[in-house]
Amino acid sequence: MKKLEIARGFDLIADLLEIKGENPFRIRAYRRAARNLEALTEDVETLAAQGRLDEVPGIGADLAGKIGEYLGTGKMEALESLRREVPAGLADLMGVPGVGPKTARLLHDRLKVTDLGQLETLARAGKLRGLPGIQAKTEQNLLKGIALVRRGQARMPLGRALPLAEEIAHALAGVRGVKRTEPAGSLRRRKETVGDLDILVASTDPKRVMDAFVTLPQVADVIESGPTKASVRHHEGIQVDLRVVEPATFGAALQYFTGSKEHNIRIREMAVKKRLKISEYGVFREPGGRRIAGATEEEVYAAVGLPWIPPELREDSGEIEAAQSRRLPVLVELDDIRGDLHCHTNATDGHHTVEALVAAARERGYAYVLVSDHSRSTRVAGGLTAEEALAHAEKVRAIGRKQRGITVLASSECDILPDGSLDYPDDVLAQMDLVVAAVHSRFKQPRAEMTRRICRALENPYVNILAHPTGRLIGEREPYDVDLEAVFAAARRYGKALEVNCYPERLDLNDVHARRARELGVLLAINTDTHALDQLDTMRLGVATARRAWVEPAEVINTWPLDKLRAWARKTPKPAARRAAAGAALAPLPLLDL
Ligand code: DGT
Ligand code: CA
Ligand code: CA
Repeated sequence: MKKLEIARGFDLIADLLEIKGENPFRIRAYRRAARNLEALTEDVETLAAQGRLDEVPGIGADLAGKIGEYLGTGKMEALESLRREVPAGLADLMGVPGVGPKTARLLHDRLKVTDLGQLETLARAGKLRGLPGIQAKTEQNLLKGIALVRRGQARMPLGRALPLAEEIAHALAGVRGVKRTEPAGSLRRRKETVGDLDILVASTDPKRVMDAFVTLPQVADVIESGPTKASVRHHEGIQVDLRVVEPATFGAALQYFTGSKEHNIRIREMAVKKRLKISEYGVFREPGGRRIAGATEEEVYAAVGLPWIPPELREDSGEIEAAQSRRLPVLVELDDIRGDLHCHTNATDGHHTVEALVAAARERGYAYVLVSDHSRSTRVAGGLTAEEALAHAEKVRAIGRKQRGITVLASSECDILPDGSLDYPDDVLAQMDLVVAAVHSRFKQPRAEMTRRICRALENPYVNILAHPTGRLIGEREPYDVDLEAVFAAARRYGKALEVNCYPERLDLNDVHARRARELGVLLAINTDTHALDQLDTMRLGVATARRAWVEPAEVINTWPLDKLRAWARKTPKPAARRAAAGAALAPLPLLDL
């Protein structure tokens, strides 16, 4: 993911130039290049090697040179020299909601603030008020913002951590003597954020693995290193812990280092009752300590009389009891997904054409893909008017008719307006194959209003899927204040699906909420909300979140064959039935025969 590292470097350059008050055109050029790099579908190293970087929009000779420099040396002198001029901590300040470059410079010039910690201390002490535009309330908001940034920094989102860990595991898999490599810890359990990367290797030659590990190009510095374990800091900031074990103990070590700690404690207690001892080195019979298992995880679980438990469930939240009674769920898998029901194109804020999206969806083996561009109220994303949306739907269908093996569905990601009405009239929505609805404005509405707003949208007979139901952005924005139990009840009542949005910063619904929703019988849709084609691959993050929520394939509408999906989409009650349902607020929930 070199392109993302370079994009972040360009963004940081832009931040620092902004703080310096430099030429806005230069700043915009860096930002534009960063966005285009993120959207890049080809490998940036390949493009550089072939001298084709200038084909990327917004990248001329100058920026191509900087990319080449970074790929060669891991650094960009332009960035390093800016860092010498402007404390880089000031760029962190701009990560706090409400702090722009002018405020950052003001804080630095007037109060000598150079990092988040100092800003926090001053805000706590009430020493910011009085600066232009800062009141007591602003200080409170800044403190909330700082807390959000902190949480985001302390733990890395899964979507960023996963490729970093896989890159390292891949590099180590090539070292002589290595039999297996596997990311463990919270990463293997697919928690939405991870504290560090834990990597486990089985090898007959640990020293060779250690030497390779501490000299990987990704390593910024070595924290500690011994004969079979080491900890380093990754260039991207996160700590990486490596353990090397003998192949015969790999299963026991993997079970131990996957955790969670709470899950492991329960498993070890069960072992003690059977006069066994489980450690990272194996399963041992007590007394005497003869090893009876350890090569595979299955052996470890079998030793305490349990079937293997999928890592995503290992949180001591009921999985051990379910395993004991042989009622573990059969979890949804990436291969079960037959299509993506939330994708953008360049008709609004996507980076690709409808044709390119369809081709990419087909490459993923999908049977269907849904084009859902923004509606008019999402102006920043170039939302479509009703007329434009209908014309776009026609175009999408015309493109779809030329395809073989994949069905292209025409739709909209239609805004839910503050009063709960939809951004398009019903007769427009009626012409969409399936409607995705979402909140994109007025996030600060009071709880009762927001709850009424969303429930009213779910009641609309043409709405099928509620996208990113809580609006949270990990490390950036809290979920809006909404009574989710009421939303789940409305979704169940009207037979609507709630989205598990795969965006790495969203994962919304999250694991806990999705689990509660499915317990209440609510359907889910796992969608990528793709704006750039490689985001189609974030599907695995949403699937992982659903697995952590104990979700089985039948509960996910985009595992269904197309005809079942279409029948469900049509099943929603028509307006007359809808009035009746609203009148009978406490009537039994309509049964869905799925
Ligand atoms: P993180 O890194 O905060 O996202 O969470 P984990 O679960 O990856 O935690 P980490 O990296 O401290 O440890 C990795 C695994 O090692 C953990 O999931 C279970 C195991 N482990 C660590 N410390 C203990 C312990 O004191 N007791 C037991 N039973 N297992 C432990
Ligand atoms: Ca960890
Ligand atoms: Ca660790």
